[in-house]
Amino acid sequence: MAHFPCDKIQYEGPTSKNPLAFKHYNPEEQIDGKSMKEHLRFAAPYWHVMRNVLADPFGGGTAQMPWDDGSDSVENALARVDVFFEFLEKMGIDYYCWHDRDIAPELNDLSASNNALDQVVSKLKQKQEETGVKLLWGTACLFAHARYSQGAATSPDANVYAYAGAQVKKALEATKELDGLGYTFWGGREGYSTLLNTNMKRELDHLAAFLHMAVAHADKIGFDGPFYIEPKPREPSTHQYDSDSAACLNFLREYGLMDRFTLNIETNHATLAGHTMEHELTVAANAGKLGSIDANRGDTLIGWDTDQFPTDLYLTTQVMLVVLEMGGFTTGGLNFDAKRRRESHEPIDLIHAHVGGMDTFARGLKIAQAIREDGRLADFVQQRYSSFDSGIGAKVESGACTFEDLEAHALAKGEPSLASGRQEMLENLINEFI
Ligand code: XUL
Ligand code: CO
Repeated sequence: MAHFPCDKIQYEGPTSKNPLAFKHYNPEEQIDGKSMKEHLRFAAPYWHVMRNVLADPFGGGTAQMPWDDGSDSVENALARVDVFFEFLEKMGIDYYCWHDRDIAPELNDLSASNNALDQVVSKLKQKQEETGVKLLWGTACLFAHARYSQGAATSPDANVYAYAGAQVKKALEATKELDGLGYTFWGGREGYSTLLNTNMKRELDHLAAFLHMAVAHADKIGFDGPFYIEPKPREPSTHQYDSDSAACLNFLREYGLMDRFTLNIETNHATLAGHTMEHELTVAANAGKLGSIDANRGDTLIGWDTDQFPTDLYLTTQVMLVVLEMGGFTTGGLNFDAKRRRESHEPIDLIHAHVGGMDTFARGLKIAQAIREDGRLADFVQQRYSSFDSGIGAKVESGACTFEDLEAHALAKGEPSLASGRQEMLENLINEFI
């Protein structure tokens, strides 16, 4: 039985008026020697597609999920898997992501929950084999249950810490079983509500020990994919330790975790941190640590994580400029960590939402590629720094320069004549391509 009242979404080109068709995402179309599908590596999140009931702080869920009996039974969890794979197939999405507790219920004790997870994982494995769909990353939900209200790997309670470790151990094993390409840590409760009751140093030490144990266990079970840290400054905590790309990189360096970890950057988290997505991606990419992307967007008027679908061409163009510049994804991809608005409660709205996100990223890819081919933007930036290509600038970059050299140069040259940054001209140039 079909749960989404549509056929597989097809590419119909920019002149199509069919809302259930791609106008720009043409999976096999070659862009600079690679298909669009290989460039974009779209993934769907199990938590939003299958489990998000579309509640908000003022009202309960509105989402129609006629396939879901609302129970915590394993049967219900198994039935959802079929619906999810129908969705992936209709969208032509090749990757997905999950939290352990999205795919299987949390039951009365850990071993019952583990057993439920095993049953769902074996069904997911079978569906992956049938369809060729791959797991982009797995993760453990260490933020929803009341035991984690004061943190998981940063809980003040060692018993909670141990429970979290046991949960990650199992989630990692499930990820390995499903040939997952990566494993994500998003620390929703890994932070504090007030510093009055918090020993920040001990919490950070504990978090680092936890991540080292995860690496050790991955090595033990032969999971060799990367671990991703997903930065977010707040919500639900007042402050989360993984607040932005720079904070995460510093943490990873300080605790000797750089080898195995990279970052999974999410748009709405970047804006909550007071940065643009472009900034967060650039900081990560400069460190060689841009692993994967949670593709969504926030709302300029609402100060929380609205997880909207990315339909802004400037945003997707900026994202794809950074992704193309770093040479594309390796293990990562574009995971739509996005949900429909509460008003869009019908199953078909899930399809509309992903059609829009995929088409907007396809256009972002084409625009970014055209900007790169054109070359004027890159030439401008290169020219802007050209005084560092020779003479005193080259000496600075070689590391051989001293303050005496700078002083001698400044005395000889006199007042510098600075060139314009041409921001408006460059904004106009980008608009030529959008
Ligand atoms: C929360 C968020 C999570 C992570 C996975 O804001 O983005 O869904 O992506 O835990
Ligand atoms: Co996310």
